[in-house]
Amino acid sequence: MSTTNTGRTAAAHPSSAAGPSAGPAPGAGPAPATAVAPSEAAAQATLGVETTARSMAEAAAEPVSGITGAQSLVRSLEAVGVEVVFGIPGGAILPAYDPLFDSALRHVLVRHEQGAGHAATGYAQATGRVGVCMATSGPGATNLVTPLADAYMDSVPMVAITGQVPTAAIGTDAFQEADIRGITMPVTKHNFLVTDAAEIPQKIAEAFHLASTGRPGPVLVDIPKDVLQATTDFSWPPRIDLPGYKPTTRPHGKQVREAAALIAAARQPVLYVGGGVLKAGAAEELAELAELTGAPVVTTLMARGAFPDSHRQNLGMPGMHGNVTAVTALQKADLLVALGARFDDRVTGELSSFAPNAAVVHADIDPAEIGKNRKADVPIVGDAKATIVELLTALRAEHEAGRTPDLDAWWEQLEDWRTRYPLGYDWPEDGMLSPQYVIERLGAIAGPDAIYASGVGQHQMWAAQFISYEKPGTWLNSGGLGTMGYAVPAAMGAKYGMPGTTVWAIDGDGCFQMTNQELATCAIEGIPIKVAVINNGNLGMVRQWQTLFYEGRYSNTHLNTHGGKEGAPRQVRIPDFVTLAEALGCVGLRCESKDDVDAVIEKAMAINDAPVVIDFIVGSDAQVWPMVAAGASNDEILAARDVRPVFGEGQV
Ligand SMILES: Cc1ncc(C[n+]2csc(CCOP(=O)(O)OP(=O)(O)O)c2C)c(N)n1
Ligand SMILES: [Mg+2]
Repeated sequence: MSTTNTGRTAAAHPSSAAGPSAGPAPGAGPAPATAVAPSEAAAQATLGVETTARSMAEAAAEPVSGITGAQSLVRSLEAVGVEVVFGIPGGAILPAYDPLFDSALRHVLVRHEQGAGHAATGYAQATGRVGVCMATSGPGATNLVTPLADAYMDSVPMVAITGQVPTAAIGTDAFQEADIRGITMPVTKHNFLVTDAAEIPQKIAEAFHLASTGRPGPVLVDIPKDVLQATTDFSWPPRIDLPGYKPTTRPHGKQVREAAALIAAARQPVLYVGGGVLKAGAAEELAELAELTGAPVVTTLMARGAFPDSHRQNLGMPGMHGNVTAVTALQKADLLVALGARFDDRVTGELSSFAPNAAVVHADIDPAEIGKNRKADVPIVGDAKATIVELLTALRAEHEAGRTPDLDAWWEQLEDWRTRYPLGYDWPEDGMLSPQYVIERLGAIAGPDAIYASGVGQHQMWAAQFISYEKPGTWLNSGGLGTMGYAVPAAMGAKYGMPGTTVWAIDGDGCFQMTNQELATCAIEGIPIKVAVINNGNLGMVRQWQTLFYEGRYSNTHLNTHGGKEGAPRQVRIPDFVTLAEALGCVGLRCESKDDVDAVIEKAMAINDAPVVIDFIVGSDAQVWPMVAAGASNDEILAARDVRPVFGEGQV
């Protein structure tokens, strides 16, 4: 297997490139450096979890004979170091749920399989470990398709285990049969159908190895019911047999030296940092590189927290709703050093006019990314951490040879843009609460140690813009797929993995209605997340596009969560999020005025024995700015409606 299901290639992260005999837990075990630096309480809680997982893993690794495939599956999960599985049982997977009953492995019974999948993702993004979810065949498995696609787009390590109809029934349109391998082929890094119970330990070990090494991603293991019921023997560690899967982790020295020479000569460089830097646990090395080069840094939506927002060299987020300075710095650069970034269309805008004068150094663990959208002058295939470490050495050699870049003019220009076009917002004209203000206050009060998981829409962009991210693993979102409904279950998974850390879901009134049922799971399982619903009464991001591009014709974007339809006889909020929260076993709070914002957030911060939901009733027409319209050139960025920045052409 030299390529993945969809032709993406993958390479291994050096610290986790476990070979067949390299230990019991490929991808599980202690959280790598990407994990959030936890508070003391969190550190203790996490440590406790790891100790339990480790001792469970040691006990499970003992060989046994004459057990069922289902017992072998649960033992394999224990041996690989899994701490928690999010799932829902059903007929085909039922044999596996019986040994789970006796296992120290915890299972969180979710209310919808989509919740299980996003919880596994949130857990993985917050802890750096592999997230695990489980579902039955047919509809259980198909409900996992969205979170699998989500994890695939955002390169999140995840293993999904699905029951399948008995082997003899496969292909007969049996009850609850779905070809989940076929369905998920394009959205998984790899998937397996296990046909022999004896292979279960090996397939599980391979799944974790594939999910967690190279470019991380979701792996699905489909197991027919008769295979789970068959009698088999178990031994651990199994032999991992993945011919052709040899991810390249060490960058090529010559390419690195060429990159260093370009950096040393550039006058207008930008470090364009993507989510791969977080996946590789390379935040510290990135900070060193930034200091050594003196170059400005932009962090994409997937990389928020990879470099502290408070650092002078951090220009913030580029892209469709990035700030003017970050977008324009990329646009006017003479050198882009792309690290674990993929030149996504939301960052480049119109590709043909993106960064027209820039040479490109593109470092990525996945060779399939290099040159995919933008030609790389210096391609580097390798792990981001290893690449940055080698770049540091090569760059020091450049400096020692007297080649140090003079970036003064560039910084003068950048500071000018930064001063003239800071991020900002207006208060709604109708006197309602400003959503940006709410999010800004939430970030200030909960602080940089908290984890923030967002939904998709305007609130997501404001949460990316107006909260200061200082550390890896503190910003979780669905960047690639843009999955509404991600926030609540992802926050649940994150809180499970980081119990001592405050976890906020920042959700929209539309998104919240897709997966809020997982609050029942949170309440029952003792996972006290906090939810800020930014209730603008609308599918706000879509409404914004209707305002800007469809002459204010608001077709099907009004949600009635503010009150009844305009002109309707009864002005009722449906649903009432406060009573909904209470029905789901949470504390429900509401805030409608500026004066109450801090107090309500502080009240929620003080509740730690139950999930809390705050319904923030905010203006309907606040808009996300700056904006580059879809498909437009980044040169066309608008700082606000009808406000086109003046860049002082000819200055740089
Ligand atoms: C599952 C899914 N369906 C549809 C969309 C398209 N979409 C993107 S943003 C958005 C509106 C989200 O509304 P809300 O959650 O209220 O957030 P707001 O933009 O108002 O902050 C929609 C419908 C999507 N991203 N995901
Ligand atoms: Mg909304």
